[in-house]
Amino acid sequence: MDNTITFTNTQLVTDSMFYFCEKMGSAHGNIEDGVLTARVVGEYSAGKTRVIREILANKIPENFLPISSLEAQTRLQLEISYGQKDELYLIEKSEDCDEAKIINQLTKFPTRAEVIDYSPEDYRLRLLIDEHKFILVKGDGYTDDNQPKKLFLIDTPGWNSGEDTLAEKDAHQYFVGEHNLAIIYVCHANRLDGEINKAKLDNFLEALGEAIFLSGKAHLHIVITHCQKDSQERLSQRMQERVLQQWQALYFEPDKLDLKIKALDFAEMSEKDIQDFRDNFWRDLLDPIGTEKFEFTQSYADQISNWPEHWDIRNTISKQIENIRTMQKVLNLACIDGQFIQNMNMTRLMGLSQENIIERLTERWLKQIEFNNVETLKEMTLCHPLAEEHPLYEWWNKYWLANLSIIYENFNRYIDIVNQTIGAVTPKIDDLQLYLSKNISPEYLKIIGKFSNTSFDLVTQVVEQKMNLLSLERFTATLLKLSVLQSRYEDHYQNQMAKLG
Ligand SMILES: Nc1nc2c(ncn2[C@@H]2O[C@H](COP(=O)(O)OP(=O)(O)OP(=O)(O)O)[C@@H](O)[C@H]2O)c(=O)[nH]1
Ligand SMILES: [Mg+2]
Repeated sequence: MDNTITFTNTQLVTDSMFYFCEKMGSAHGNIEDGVLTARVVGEYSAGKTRVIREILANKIPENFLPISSLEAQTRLQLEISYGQKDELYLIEKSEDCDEAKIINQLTKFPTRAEVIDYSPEDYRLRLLIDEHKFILVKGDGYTDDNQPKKLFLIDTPGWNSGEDTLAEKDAHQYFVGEHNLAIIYVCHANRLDGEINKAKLDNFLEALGEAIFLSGKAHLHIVITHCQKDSQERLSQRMQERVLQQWQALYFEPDKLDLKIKALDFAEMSEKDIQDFRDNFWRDLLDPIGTEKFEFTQSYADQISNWPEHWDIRNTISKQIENIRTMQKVLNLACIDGQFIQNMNMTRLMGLSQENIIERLTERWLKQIEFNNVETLKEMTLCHPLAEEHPLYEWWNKYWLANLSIIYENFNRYIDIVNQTIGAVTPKIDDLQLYLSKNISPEYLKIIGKFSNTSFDLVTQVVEQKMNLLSLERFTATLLKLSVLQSRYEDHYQNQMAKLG
């Protein structure tokens, strides 16, 4: 005797669980781009790229390290953000909010000469690295949902090199983003007092005061490079006074500026000094949006509790179960005292045209099952699809809707059979009740068998009676567990029945 049990139902549920796990796990690999940017700006060779290299030490693979050198170097804006894998692209993108169009994937950071044919106004480089600091756990503060979003740190070409038109443009246009987290202004200690730098700073502050910042306050971080220890305090002080003075001369309110100044000389710093600079830099930068660390090991429960509202399946499920109860009630009322249309007989239909007979009988039938029309009956069996990105997508289709559709099909069959039977009534029929019973009864008995005493019906009863106060993560966990139990039970039951023949 063959004792092999086939676990068809269980297999479907298990497969859909794998899909669920995959989606949950990869939810963070697919973190969306946010709109928030932090731009690093300043004169050519001031040390902008160097600052970026220092704050991302060891995070950027050697071949992708942005070039920092003594000549005017950076030509295209470089957007840096999070990626599961380290990747570098040449992209077409003019404004921060434009969609990025990938032109090329690069294997090595290009020199200035290699990208000289690409206009800095339309092209950028995009470097994605596995650095979680770029993941804003609670979103970028602008996009509606509170899903994690990517922050972009942007290195820009320096002004004053005489080589880049982009960098000579007005600060309003190019050096302040559309949605700013902060602007990092880098200047060389020896060139602090240069006329162009002074004028640029004024131009900046004006742009800064008018730009959109997350907290309604302009966050300006100034880094004075090439500044030896003995001058650090003096130059920081001077810079602070100059900025505040100019800020007020522009009639901006002092409390609308959050200013942080750091004077340093990378060449003189110990590894520990640089580590401190790095830690402080990230803390200050992320301060307005929250420094909460992004953890990949976020539990399923945490992930589910952060799902967008429209992913919550509880209401849909409770509506569906409510409809099943209504269908059961309809089926209970469908046959009263063995009669499918109670107290009707041919005598009461005498003299009516066929059309009127049908109308009359339909009316009486609907009255018996306590419904107004056939359309609302059918509406109860509408399916509710889930978005493909939903981790429960497979489970929903292969388990939940699959089981519901058995119920729905049977219910619709009942309606169709009654409709057809009524539609075929002619004045020639002698015994109406006998006719109805002969045509409806056999199918009806089969149909009601699909509604009660099934293991799926038990699942719906548990949901209905025990689960209505559960949080979404508990609800989801319980429902998945129930589906495993029910599908295993169903497989065993079906095997047992097959054995009994
Ligand atoms: N000694 C010393 N060198 C520095 C310091 N900061 C930057 N540099 C060096 O100065 C040179 C210019 O720095 P970059 O980072 O290329 O300057 P940049 O602002 O990105 O320049 P562009 O891309 O041309 O606009 C590089 O050789 C840096 O290593 C510093 O604090 N001290
Ligand atoms: Mg540079």
